Amino acid sequence: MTEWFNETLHEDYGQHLSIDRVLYREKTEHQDLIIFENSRFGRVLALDGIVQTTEGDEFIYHEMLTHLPILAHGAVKRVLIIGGGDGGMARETLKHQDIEHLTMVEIDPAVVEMCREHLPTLNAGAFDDPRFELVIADGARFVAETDERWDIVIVDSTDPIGPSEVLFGQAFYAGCKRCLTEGGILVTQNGVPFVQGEEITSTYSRLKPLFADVWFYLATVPTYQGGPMAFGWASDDMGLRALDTATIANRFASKSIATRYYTPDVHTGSFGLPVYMLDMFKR
Ligand code: AG3
Repeated sequence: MTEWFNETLHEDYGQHLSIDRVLYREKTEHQDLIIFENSRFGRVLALDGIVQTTEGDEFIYHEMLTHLPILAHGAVKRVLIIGGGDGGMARETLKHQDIEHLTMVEIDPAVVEMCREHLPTLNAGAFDDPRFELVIADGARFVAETDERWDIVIVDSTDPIGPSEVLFGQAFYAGCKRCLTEGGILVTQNGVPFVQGEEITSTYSRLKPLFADVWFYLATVPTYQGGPMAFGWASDDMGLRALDTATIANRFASKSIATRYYTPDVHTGSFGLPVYMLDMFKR
């Protein structure tokens, strides 16, 4: 008899993945954590009944939230990740040899420990890189209080239910802004707009008063069901989003970074949004 993981994100719509083997299951201090094996996607991490990442398709999400802002900025030395406990975001960030320091602020130490053990290809050594610093703390508090500054802030959150709800609020976004150096960029996990449109509308209205340029970009991640996922983009430098493909391609080529999703064409093209999404924040 096959055991199934039935995602509980939506009341009226969902995906299910066969659980071929459970590697770990625990109610942590913060959330319900399971890591299991699925024949199609490999190892899967789910928190509170929602798929967070799978070995099969994680590269799409992690590449798009790192290389895009880092290459658009062009001179990144310091990166801050809020969340990101599985380590995929740290791995992609540290592929940039000119990045000197990465701070990852994760609320749940169990996610970091269990992913290190059962999903080792996610961090792929990043957790042991001398440039990597782990802070176990509440991200919302951290951005409000720290005196440090970063060139890029990446919000790798769960959905706005449970521990991550505050990571979609205006106070948190203002905290992110205060953590950025001049010309810095904030990028966020912003849900799947076709089925989570409210996240686009509310994030835009909260970011717009804080930054000169607020926009979204897209990538399709199969296990984030319902269409392409949106990533939020906020910066005071209007020019960074408008850089042409040739400029990005030059920067990318100079770094010899291997990717499986990201290309300079994908980079510039991902800012093109469909009408149904524009209707959610532009009117
Ligand atoms: N965090 C984003 C998970 C979002 C899933 N939600 C959804 N399908 N709407 C992933 C953490 C990976 N580092």
